[in-house]
Amino acid sequence: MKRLLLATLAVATLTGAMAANAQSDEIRSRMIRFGYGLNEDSNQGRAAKLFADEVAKASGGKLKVRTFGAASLGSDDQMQNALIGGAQEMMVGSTATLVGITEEMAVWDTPFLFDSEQQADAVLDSEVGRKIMDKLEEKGLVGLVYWENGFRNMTNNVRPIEKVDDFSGIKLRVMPNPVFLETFKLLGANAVPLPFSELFTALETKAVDGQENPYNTVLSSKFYEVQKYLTVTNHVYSPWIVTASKRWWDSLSEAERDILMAAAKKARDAEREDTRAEAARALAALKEQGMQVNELSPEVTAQLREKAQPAIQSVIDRVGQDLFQEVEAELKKAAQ
Ligand code: KDG
Repeated sequence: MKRLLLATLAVATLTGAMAANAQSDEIRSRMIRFGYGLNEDSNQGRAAKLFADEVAKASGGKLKVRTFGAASLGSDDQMQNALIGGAQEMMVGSTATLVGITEEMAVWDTPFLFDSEQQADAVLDSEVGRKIMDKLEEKGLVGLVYWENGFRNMTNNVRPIEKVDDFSGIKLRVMPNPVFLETFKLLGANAVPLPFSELFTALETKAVDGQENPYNTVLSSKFYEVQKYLTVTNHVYSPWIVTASKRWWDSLSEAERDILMAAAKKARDAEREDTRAEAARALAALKEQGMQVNELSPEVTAQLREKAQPAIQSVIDRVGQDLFQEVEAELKKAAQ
């Protein structure tokens, strides 16, 4: 009897394992809604389409990614909540808008953290970048990869920013994020948090005087139509992050997850290249569109860094000394 019981148990275990393996190789027909906030004709839109094409190719057309641009599925935080609830499968958006969900994401909002895109790549794609991404899981999101939004610069309609005092009194839209709010209040601006989807109208109606974003976004979102001055500040490097609904992700087979992750990485590498190539062209195009562009002197940039220091301490308080030191250690390695 005992032998029969053991044999039955062994068969059941083997069947279960085989069933699991069958599931792990299985690729089912699925529709995947992938939302993002910039226009279709933007670095973010092009990368989303590349991701969709790569997924279709690798899955023999079974995994169909439908991309939805221009915040047509909602703002970053609305889409994040849709992913958590399982009403939407994937998105790409700003790490800065995730701070309310996972505080550790605030480390990427640290003013002047990175000096170059290469340094950003090395740190974001390092163990500590993955460690921060993995903290999303307990909140119902899965982080796949970081893409590049880029170094952020100031635009406004009041005056060229040539010295720190020039920030004073400017109603500046910032991402809904405590570090951005604090940083620009420290610089003397009147920081106004607004979702990206409301930004163009806020500029057009003069509800705000200015905003800050990479050249690519200023061009693809046509902010040059409603903004006169552009000041090259490079005050922070902004990552995007590709996320999935954990509830949905956990239902996928291993093979399906591998396809999505491989496509996200391929799109990441292409997006970074595309964004960097476009940035130089975008600045020239903005000048052609009539924007008055100025660069800050090294002295003024040093004064900005000094004034923003308390925001750096706030990030450390928020994410913890240990994690911040892990990021700094990766920074040092990348700078070698
Ligand atoms: O969906 C818009 C987001 O991608 C966001 O990152 C754009 O940088 C942005 C901003 O200023 O909101």
